[in-house]
Amino acid sequence: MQINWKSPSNIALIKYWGKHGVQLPNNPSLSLTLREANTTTSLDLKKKRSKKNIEIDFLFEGERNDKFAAKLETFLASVTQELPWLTKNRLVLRSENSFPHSAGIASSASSMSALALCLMSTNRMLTKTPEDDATFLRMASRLARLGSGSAARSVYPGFTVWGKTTSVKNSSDDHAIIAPANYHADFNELQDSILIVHAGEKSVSSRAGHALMNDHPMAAQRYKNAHARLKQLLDALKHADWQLFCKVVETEALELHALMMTSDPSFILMHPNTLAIIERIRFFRATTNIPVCFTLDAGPNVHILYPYFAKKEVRNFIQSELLQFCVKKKVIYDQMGDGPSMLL
Ligand code: 2P0
Repeated sequence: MQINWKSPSNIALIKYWGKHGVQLPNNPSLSLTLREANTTTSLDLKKKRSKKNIEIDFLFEGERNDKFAAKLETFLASVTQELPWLTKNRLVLRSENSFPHSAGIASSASSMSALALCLMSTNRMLTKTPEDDATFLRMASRLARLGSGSAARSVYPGFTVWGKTTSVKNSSDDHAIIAPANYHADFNELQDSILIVHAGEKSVSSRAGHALMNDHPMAAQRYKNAHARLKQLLDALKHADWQLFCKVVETEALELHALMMTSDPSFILMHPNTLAIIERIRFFRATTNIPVCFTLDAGPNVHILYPYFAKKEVRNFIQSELLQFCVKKKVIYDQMGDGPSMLL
């Protein structure tokens, strides 16, 4: 019995930064599910060979990866109450990313969501639970959240909201949901070109990063801002207000980095080339009126967002002016995606 899922990464436009309890967010976040950056994971159940509580064989891109296997074990051990079969079988997991390991792209969202979907499908087969697809995805999103917060959002296509907010009906801290469907057609196939400024390991782990918010002097204001901006962003999406969209998205990215710069200890995760790219994007937008803006993850790489209708102009601009700031001229051209798919 082998289950296979391919699941995408996502980029947060309203950032999740700060958590409490069992991986619960301190503020709501809203993300764009990607198409090209994804993880494919397969899960096989085999006979156990030891008395270990959780027994896994984990192959990442065909090779044993004990560091990641240890992380997975901890996660799996935390969900054995709801998935008791985890302790009764040996789990053979194989995982592959569509993007190179050194691309500087966070892979926890795609890998944890792919794993959660494999676990839910296996559970469905073993327990013959006839839950409907909506319930299945909600449960997978919750399970993905327990593995990695941002992974909760990768279970759904398009725009996704995770975290309770009065701006979105049925939103929840427990799992993500699809964002309100009333966004303007301008945002269909929203483009995200990822400029690789630095391809190494992250200098701050997400666990350490989130922990920086615990005693942060600006924490209360930050959470208030996230709620207000999520509402503004939904308005911008609904009315195709690109000016507001660009303002909100860029402010969120810069606030995330400002929070890290002003935390104790302090981290500066942008590189000089990150700023050079940001300057060029703002100049290009001001002089052409083409709606294009940037967002950042907890690292130096720049995500450039723009509508499908401006694809030609923006790609020319990236090619002619921005490649000089990238490692080996590396850009990953991605866009809004349809969410995970089960592979046969
Ligand atoms: C996000 N990030 O909303 C934010 C913005 C990075 C910057 O969520 O500890 O790997 O596994 O819940 O999801 C990165 O943190 O953290 C992250 P955990 P995760 O995408």
